[in-house]
Amino acid sequence: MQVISVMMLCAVAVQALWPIPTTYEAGNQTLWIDQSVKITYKGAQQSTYGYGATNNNSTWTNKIVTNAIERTYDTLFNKNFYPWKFHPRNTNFEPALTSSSTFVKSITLVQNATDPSDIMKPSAGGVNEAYTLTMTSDGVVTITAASSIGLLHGLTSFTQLFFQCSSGGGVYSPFAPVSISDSPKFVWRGLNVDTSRTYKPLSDLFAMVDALSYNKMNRLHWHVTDSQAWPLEIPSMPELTDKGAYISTQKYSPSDVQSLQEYGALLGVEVVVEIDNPGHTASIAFSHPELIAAFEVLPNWDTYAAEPPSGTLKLNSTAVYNFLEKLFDDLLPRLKPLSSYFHLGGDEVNMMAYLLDDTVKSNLSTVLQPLMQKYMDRNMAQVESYGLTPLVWEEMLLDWNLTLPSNTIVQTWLSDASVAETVGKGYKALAGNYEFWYLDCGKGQWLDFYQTDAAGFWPFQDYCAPFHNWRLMYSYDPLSGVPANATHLVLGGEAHIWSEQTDSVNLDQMVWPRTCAAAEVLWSGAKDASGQNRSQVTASPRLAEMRERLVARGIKAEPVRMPFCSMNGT
Ligand code: CP6
Repeated sequence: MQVISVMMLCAVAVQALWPIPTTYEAGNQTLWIDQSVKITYKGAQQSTYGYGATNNNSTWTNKIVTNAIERTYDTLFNKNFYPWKFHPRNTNFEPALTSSSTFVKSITLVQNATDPSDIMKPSAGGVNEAYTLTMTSDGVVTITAASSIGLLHGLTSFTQLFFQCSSGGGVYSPFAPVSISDSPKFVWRGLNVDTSRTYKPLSDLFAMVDALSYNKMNRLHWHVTDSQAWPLEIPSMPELTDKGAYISTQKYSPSDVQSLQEYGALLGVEVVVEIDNPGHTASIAFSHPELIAAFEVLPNWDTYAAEPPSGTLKLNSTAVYNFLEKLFDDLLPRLKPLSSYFHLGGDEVNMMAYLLDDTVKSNLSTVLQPLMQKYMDRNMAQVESYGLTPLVWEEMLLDWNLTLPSNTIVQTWLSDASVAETVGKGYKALAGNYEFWYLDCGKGQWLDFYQTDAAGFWPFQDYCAPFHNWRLMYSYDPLSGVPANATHLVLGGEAHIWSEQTDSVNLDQMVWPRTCAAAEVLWSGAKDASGQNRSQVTASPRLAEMRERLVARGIKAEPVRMPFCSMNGT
């Protein structure tokens, strides 16, 4: 019996790191940690921090590091930490805290290079996120990285080595000695959140950034506007939200935007704002009806758009050009201090809409294509004039055959072939095939959304449940179908939470822990060291623990499985 319980202990001593590090060696000796442990930062200058670390140096580097230290203490000691229930049932599994127990003695953060000056807006590939972590069995911890963000990731991993006793009697790691060397597979590891179809309070977006960072994700793509509502305040055009927000309380002010960017910057998550256009803009018609063509709710919206209400910015209109110039001149300089990117949208533009556009009156691609080129050239020039890198959805390149600035990042969503085609044309690509990484969709179900019943009502409810599960998301490889000589052009990818049916009430449950699957693919790669797809069987218990850690951090992530499964040794 003794032998069996020891074996069970080994089997359930899940190495809870998520995403899985590049290399990881661990032992089976127990180390305890308590609040008296000091964390020393050897960066440009040496500082030693204790519990309740405060930041008295205003450089971004110091803000990032002290925030990461504070968060480490908070995670280990302040929260309802570790899921004791994942130990075997009815066994005395927990190490005993005695007077001879060994504690973590010191935690030293070594930053062996200086942060780039734009560490608060980590442009693709510009920040080295790698780190190494060692923890000796006598309690000496060293985390080494070239950047403050690397140290942040190292501290995140560190917290994932520890558990709290069920009695509340202490925090321990059963894994000493530990040696980790870790770096990301992809530089762009994102989540796209839609705040038009339903509003998300700023506190939801802060929590989302927190959870992204805990998964070592580094981009929050903010699809802030769309056809249904315009929640983004533009001070020089107050009418946009006055008329276009659902209600006056569901708006984002300039200081909301800035504070989300700042919170993200501290946690290594860059906020990338998208103003989708020229399609997906019907909400502008509430304040500027003269700029929008084919605005239609019933009965023919589906002739002109993928989703009601239809409506697109006119394609050949000086008034539209002036509007866009004023809009972006207001927004872009405010984003620039904390962003490297701006997303210009460009998805799902239905050519039929331009039959109803009095500046065009045609649906012929021979007429529309040059007009779209001119339209996007203007947008691109303005984005580049602010020194921002533009993104567009794949349709602008692959359907409309536009010529884009060579540094444009093209966000694909329709297929694996889209990724291959985009990089085949020499552009940088983001992956995120909707059949895998759309959190709001299920395979083969989403077409229901377009069906109208006999009475002409839209059956919007349940349009695509049941949703893709984490295992399907985990099986997706951003590089699938991409030739080896072009994989460097695939910057990474994003999971997407389109929000027709997701608001504050179910946001956490819709996003977590399924987005963890995307996080691990993007950080660790879809394939293991032997080139095989990563095992979902071994990922499952690790993900179950990660879910508990997210819950402990205040994220209402759904369960992966019953405690029963973990208690019985798998
Ligand atoms: N909204 C916007 C959407 C979608 C896209 N863009 C979407 C399309 C198909 C599915 C789910 C979402 N709701 N602006 C596509 C990029 Cl299945």
